Amino acid sequence: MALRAAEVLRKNDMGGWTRAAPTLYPHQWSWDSGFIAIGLAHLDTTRAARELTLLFRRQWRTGKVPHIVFNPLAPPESYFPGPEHWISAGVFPDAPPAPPYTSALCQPPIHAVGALRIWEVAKERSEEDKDTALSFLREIYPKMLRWHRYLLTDRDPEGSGLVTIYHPWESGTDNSPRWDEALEAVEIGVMASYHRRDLAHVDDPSERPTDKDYARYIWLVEMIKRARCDEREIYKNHPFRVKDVLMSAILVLANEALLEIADAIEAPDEDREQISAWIECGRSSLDERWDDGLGLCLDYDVRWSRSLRARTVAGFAPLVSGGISGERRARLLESLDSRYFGGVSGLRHRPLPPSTSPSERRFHPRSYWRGPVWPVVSWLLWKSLAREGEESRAAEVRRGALAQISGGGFAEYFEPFTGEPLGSDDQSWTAAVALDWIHA
Ligand code: 9WN
Repeated sequence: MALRAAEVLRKNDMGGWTRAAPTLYPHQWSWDSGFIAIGLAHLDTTRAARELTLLFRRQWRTGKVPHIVFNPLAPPESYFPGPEHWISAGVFPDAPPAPPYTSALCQPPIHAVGALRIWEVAKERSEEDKDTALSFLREIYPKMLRWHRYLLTDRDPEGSGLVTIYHPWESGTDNSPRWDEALEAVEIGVMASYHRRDLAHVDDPSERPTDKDYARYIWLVEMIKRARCDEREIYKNHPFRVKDVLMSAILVLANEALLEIADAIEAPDEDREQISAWIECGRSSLDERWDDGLGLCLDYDVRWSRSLRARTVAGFAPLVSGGISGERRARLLESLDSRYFGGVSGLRHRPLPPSTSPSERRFHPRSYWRGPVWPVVSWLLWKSLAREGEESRAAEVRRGALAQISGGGFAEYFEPFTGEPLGSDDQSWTAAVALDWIHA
C-alpha cells in the first residue's frame, strides 16, 4: 500500500505542488496540501516542504492563504469556477500578483500540523534532512503566524476565538447539513449562467452537491467578488456568515503545532505568548458551543444569531482542539461509540464515523459530506484520540481506515455501509494519510 500511495502522489505531482485529484481537481487546494505535506514527509523532506512553500507564496496581503491556487496549464473547461471566474488579481486589491491566480476563499488551517510533521520525520532521518526542515520552518513560520492572525482578526473581529466562514467551501465540508439552514436563507439574485464541470468526473450525480446548492455556492462567490473581497464589508453584509467549530478546532490544533515550531526555531517569547493565548481562547469558545442534548458541539449562524443543529462529525471539534475536561471527553467518546456514529449497525468499517449521522433526516450514504466516510476526517479523529491518550480507540480507527483503503483504493470518500469507493479515484490526500498511518 505504501508503494501505491507514493505512486498516487507522484502521478499527481505537478512539479513542486500536488493537484488534489487527477481530473476532478486539477489545481492546488489549500487544506489538501496540508495533508499532502504530511504524506510527503515520509518520502522526501525537500519535496514535502516545497508543497507548503509554494502554497504560501500565494498568501494574500491580509495573511489569508487561498483555498485554491489555479494551475495555469489546466484547460479552462477542467474545473468550475476556475481562474477566469475568479479573476482574482486586478479585482481584489489584497491578492498577490498573478498568474497563478487564486480563489478569494480560504480553507481549514491544517498547514502548521503538516509543517511540524515534516520536522518530526526529518529529525529522525538524517542530519541533512534535519537542516533542510529547519530552514523550511524558519522561512514558513512568520507566514503561518500571519495566516493564523488573519483568521483570528479579520475572520473574528469580535475576538470570540471562533473563525467566521463566508462560503460552505471554506469549511472543506461543502454540502454538509451543517450549512443547510444558513444556505437556504441566501436569496439568489441575477447572475450570468454557468456550466458545472464536476459532474463529468463522477459515476453518479448523487455523489456531488445538488444544482440548488451549487446555485447558492456560485451566488456567494458573486457577492464576494462584488465586495472586492473587502473583509470588513463582507463581515457586515454577506448573506452567509457562520462560526465554524471544526475549522476553529483545527486552528487550535494548528496553533499547538505552531507553538512547537516556535520552540524549534527559537522564536521570540511574545509570539509564544500570543499563540498560547489563541489556544486558550479557542478552547474556551468551543466549550460554549457545546450542546448537551446532542453530546456534540454546534456551529453558529452569525447572520441570524442561532445555533445550527445537525448531527455531523464536525460536532467532535472539542476532541480535535483538545484540552477538554474528563467529563467532556467521556461525553464525546460516548457520542462517538453511540448508535449515531461509530456504533451504527451495519457499518462496513467500524468504528469510522459517517460524515453525517444516519439518524439525521438529511443523511445520504453516497452524497459527499452528507454521509460518506472521509479518510482525512478519520485521520483527524485518530490524531485527536491518540493525543487524548485513547490509544486503543486510535488504533481501531487506524485499522479500520487502512482496511477501508485496502478494499476500495485511494478514493475521495466511501459509502459507510458497503465500503464502496466514491467521488474521485487516486485522491492525493487519501494517499497521504495512508502513508502517515503506515509509518505511525
Ligand atoms: C471545492 C479538493 C476539495 C477539498 C474539499 C472538498 C472538495 C471542492 C469541490 O474538494 O471541494 O473546494 O469542488 O467540491 O469538499 O474539502 O478540499 O479535494
